[in-house]
Amino acid sequence: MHRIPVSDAVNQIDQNVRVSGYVHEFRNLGKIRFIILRDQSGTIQVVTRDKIDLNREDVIDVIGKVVRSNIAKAGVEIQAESIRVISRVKKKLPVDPSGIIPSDLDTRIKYRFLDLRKPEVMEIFKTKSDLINSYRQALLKREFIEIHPSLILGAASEGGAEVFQVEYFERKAYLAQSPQLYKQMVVIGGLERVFITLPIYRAEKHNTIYHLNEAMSLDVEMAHIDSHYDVIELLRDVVIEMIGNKIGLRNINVYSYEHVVELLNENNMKIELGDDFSKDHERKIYEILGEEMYFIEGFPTKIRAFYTMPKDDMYSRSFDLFFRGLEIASGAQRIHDVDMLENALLERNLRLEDFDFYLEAFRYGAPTHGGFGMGLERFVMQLLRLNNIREAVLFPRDRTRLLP
Ligand code: AMO
Repeated sequence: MHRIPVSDAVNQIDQNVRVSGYVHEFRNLGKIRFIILRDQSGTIQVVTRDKIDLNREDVIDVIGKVVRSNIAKAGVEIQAESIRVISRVKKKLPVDPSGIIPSDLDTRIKYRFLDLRKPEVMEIFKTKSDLINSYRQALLKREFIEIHPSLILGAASEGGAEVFQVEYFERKAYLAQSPQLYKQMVVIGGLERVFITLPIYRAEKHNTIYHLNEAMSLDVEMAHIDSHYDVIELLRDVVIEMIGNKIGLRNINVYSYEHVVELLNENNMKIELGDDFSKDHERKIYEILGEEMYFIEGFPTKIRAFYTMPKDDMYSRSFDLFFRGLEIASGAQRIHDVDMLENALLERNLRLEDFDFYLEAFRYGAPTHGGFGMGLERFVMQLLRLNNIREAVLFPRDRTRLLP
């Protein structure tokens, strides 16, 4: 007989079914024993006259008849014909899968395989799966194609020190901080609309509730744009398709960096034109605007990556997307002129020879282009109002954690 989920079994009155899962509760009333059996889909009561002895979280396989019951929660129970013990719990449970006894995050992550047995924890990863799939759908529908650039690179993609070095035979290589340079080269190659769903690696030393050392990045790059507003519009539509119905989001406003700096100063938060926002600034902006999601565009060129297209002497064609006060995505129109790009590298004291493989792509005709990168875990964290980004990762990689 094929095993079915307990959520299906509850509808099979008078049928014989086979279900498998964990012992959620076990009560021995002498002649009769009650088991609450739990699988991913839910719980069901099983009754048996067998002299079986079970403990919480033992795994069992049950064959029996579904009958109506006045005492069972779902109004039905399974009268067991046979119960096979697949595996018994051998140690004291370090995390309570029923969630009644809370555990701290460190313990939960160490015993993720037990933590995951809680429905609300499973729900986080279902949401994460839903988000990435709706992202994919939204882009496929708009004729983007998914690409898979390498994550092992010969040069750091975003510049800076936050890069993991790896041994690559006799040479040094780096884990990709972003697929940035590669998505640009692909678009220059003529694949005009691409997206990526791959991890990024950042050797950020600080331990915060919104930084990971390995995060999933949802990237886009598109050719033949007029400005960063084309990218903003796409990201706005994609995000509204992803979660608009969930949180009642119909539009996302765009504010300029200059305007936001003015608002901050009016609200007694000192900031100079040209400075990047601190975490305190970002919190204040959320408080002032009072909107769930907003774009801020036109950041000073000097605080953005070298490939960002300038607007004028001071500002750039760049933007960030904020969700409940936290930056969840960043993007821009890119420089497509190779001389300008070389100058931008030199201005940041980066060496042209390190980027020659990339600069070369701009010497054979490059369309205008732009795109964004969006952090999937930050998105999940803000959507579900999680306290720590690590909750949105099965096995997070942070400053101290490499196992499990
Ligand atoms: P940026 O560095 O802003 O932009 O990253 C884009 C988005 O990725 C997420 N993110 C992170 N999430 C968790 N932990 C981290 N350490 C981390 N680092 C980044 C954030 C962030 O908004 N190449 C550009 C994107 C582009 O212009 O296309 C880039 O990487 O949600």
